[in-house]
Amino acid sequence: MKLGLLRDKCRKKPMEGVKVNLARTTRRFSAHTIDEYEYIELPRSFEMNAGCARVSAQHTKFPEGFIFGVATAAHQIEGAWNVSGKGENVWDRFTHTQPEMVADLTNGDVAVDSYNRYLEDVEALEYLGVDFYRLSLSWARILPNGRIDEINPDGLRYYHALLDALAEKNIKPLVTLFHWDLPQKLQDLGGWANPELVDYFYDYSDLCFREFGDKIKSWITFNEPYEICEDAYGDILKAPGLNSHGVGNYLCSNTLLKAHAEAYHLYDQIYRPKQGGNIMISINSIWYEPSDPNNEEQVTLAETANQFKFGWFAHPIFTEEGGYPAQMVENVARQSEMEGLARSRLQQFNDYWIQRIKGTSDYLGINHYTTFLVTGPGVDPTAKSPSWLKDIGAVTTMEVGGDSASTWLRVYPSGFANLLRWCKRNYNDPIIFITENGFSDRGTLEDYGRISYYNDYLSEILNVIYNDDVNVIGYTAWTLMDNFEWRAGFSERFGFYYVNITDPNLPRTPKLSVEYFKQLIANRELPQDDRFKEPSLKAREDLHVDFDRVLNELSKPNARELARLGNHACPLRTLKFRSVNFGPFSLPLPQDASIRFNLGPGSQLQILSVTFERLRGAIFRSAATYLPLFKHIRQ
Ligand code: PNW
Repeated sequence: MKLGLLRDKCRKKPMEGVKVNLARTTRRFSAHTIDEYEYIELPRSFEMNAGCARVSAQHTKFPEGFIFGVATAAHQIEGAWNVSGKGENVWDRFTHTQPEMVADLTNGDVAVDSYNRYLEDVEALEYLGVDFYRLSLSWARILPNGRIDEINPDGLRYYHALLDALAEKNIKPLVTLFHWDLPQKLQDLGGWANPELVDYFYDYSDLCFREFGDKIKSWITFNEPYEICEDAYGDILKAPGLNSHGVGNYLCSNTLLKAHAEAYHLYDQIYRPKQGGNIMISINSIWYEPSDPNNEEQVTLAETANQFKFGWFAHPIFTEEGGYPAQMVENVARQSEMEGLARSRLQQFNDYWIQRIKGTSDYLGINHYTTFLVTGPGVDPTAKSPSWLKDIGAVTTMEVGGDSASTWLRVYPSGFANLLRWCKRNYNDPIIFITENGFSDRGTLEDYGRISYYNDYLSEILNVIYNDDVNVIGYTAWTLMDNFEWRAGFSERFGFYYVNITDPNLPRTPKLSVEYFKQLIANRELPQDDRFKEPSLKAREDLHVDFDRVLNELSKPNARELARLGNHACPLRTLKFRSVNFGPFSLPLPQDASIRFNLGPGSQLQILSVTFERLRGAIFRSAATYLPLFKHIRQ
C-alpha cells in the first residue's frame, strides 16, 4: 500500500484502506513536502505521527522586504568589565562572588573582548551580509551607578564608535536597552522588585534616545522579561539569582511592564516625531504543546502554560483586554488563597496601568528556541513552593525533538510554526519580528546541527508566512560569535564564529554556518546545497525500517514491557535505544545509531529522533533531519 502522504493533493485525501490520522499528520508535516521521497509505504491501519523532514522545504524564498540580522548582548561579548569608567553590574557581582555558578568557571570580565575588537566584529557582520545587527547597551557602562547623575563619557564614546562603524558598512543597528546587566547599585535597591526602577529606567532610556537616537532607528526595551523575572528573581538561573520563587518574580513583572510602557510612551511622544524610529519588546517563548494532541485536558493545560509563559508579558501589551491573562490571575489567586495569604502573590494592574501598558510595542518581538510538552495536571516534580511553575498546575517534559548542547533546548521546528500561528490568533495579527533564534553545540567548525536547525526553523517561518498569512517581517539569528552564555559559560556555543577562548587573541573562526547564513541572506532563499548536509547522512540514504515488523513487535509482551519501562523513564512513552541492536525492533540501522519512538495510543508511532553515537558531543540532530533516512520504508 502506497501513500503519497506529504503531497498536497494526497494530504487531504488519503488512499482508501489506509487509516491516517490527518489532523495529527498534517499538523506535524504541514511545513514540508517530501518531493524526492514521494511515497512512504505504510501498513493498513497504521497511524503515523512523525517529525517533519528536512528534505526540500515547501517554500524557500523569503518575501520582498524581509530582513535578516544577527544578535549579541553587551555582557556576553564586551568584556572590559571595569575599565573606562564602567560600573559593576549584577552579572559581574554574581560571577565574582559565586564563580561556581558558571559551568566552566568563566565570566564576562573579558568575554570575547568585543569592547576592543568591535571593528573586527563589524567586519564579520559585513562578511555575513546582514541587514541589521542587534546589540545591547550596557547600562552600567553608560551610567556606572545606574543613575543619570553620573554619565560615563567613555561609555557613550564606545557606542558612538560602534554605531559609526556599522553605519559605514550600511548595517542598521537594532538596539536593546536592557539585556539582563542591571547596574549593581540599582540591584542594591531591590532591582526590578522595586517599583522605583520605573523611573530609573525612564532616565536611562531618555538619555539613550537623546544621545543615540539619530543613529538608532529601532529599539528594544527589554530582552526576555520572563528570563529576567523568573530566572533571576524567582530562581537562581540568572543573576542576581534571588530565588524568591512565586513572589519576587511577580513583583519584577509589575515593575518591568510599567518601565517598558513608560519608555515606549517617552519614545513615542518625544523622540519618534523627530527621529522617526520604532520600538518594541522581545518576549521569549518556550512553546508548550500537549503531549497527546487528542487529550483535551493536556490541550487546555498547554494553553494555560503558554499564557503563563508568553502571555505573562504579551497579554498586557498586545491584547485588547490588557492586563495579565485571566487564567494566570485566577491560578495565582487560588494558589495564594490555599497558602493562607490575604492577597494574591500576583497583583493585577489597576485600570490606569492596564490602559497605560496596552499597545506599547510597534512589533511583537519574539525570541524562540524550543518546545516543551505538557503531560498532565499536577505539580511539576521540579517545582518549588510557591512558584510560577506550581501556579501553572501542569506537568511538563522536555522529551521532545532532537538534542542540542543545552538541556533546555530541544529541536522541534513545528513548535515554532504553532507558536507563530497562536500569536497571530491571540494578539490580533501583530507584525512579528523574530529577535532571536539559534542552536547550541559544544563547539565545532562543521556545525551541521546548527545549519539544520536554521534550515528547519526558517522553513517553518516561510510556511506560516505563505500558508497562514502570519505577518513576520524580520529574522535575527542568535548569535554572531560564541560568547559568554551566562551560567553555561563557554560550554554551550551558539555562534556563527567559533571563538578560541584559550588563545589570548580570542580569534574568531568562521564555522560552516557562516557560509550557510551568508548565502541565505545574499539570495533571500534557503540554501539547499549539498555542502550544507552532514556527509555521513548523505551516505546512508539506503537505510530502511520495517514498519510492519515494528508494529508486530509492539504487540508482543516484551515490547509492551519495554514500553512500560520507557514510560517509567520518560512520560512520553519514549523508548530509547542507544545500544547496538534495537531490542525487539531489529532495525537495520548502523551500529552506532539509536532511535527513539513515541508509542502513542492505538499504536501510533512517532519517530522522535535517530542519533548516531559517533557524532554525539559534536553534532545533534532532530527527528526532522533524520527522516529522509527512511527513504525506503518497507511493508
Ligand atoms: C536567550 N529558554 O536566552 C538570551 O536572550 C541570550 O542572551 C542567550 O545567550 C540565548 O538566548 C541563548 O541561551 C534564553 O529556556 C534563555 O527557552 C532560555 C531560553 C531561551 C532563551
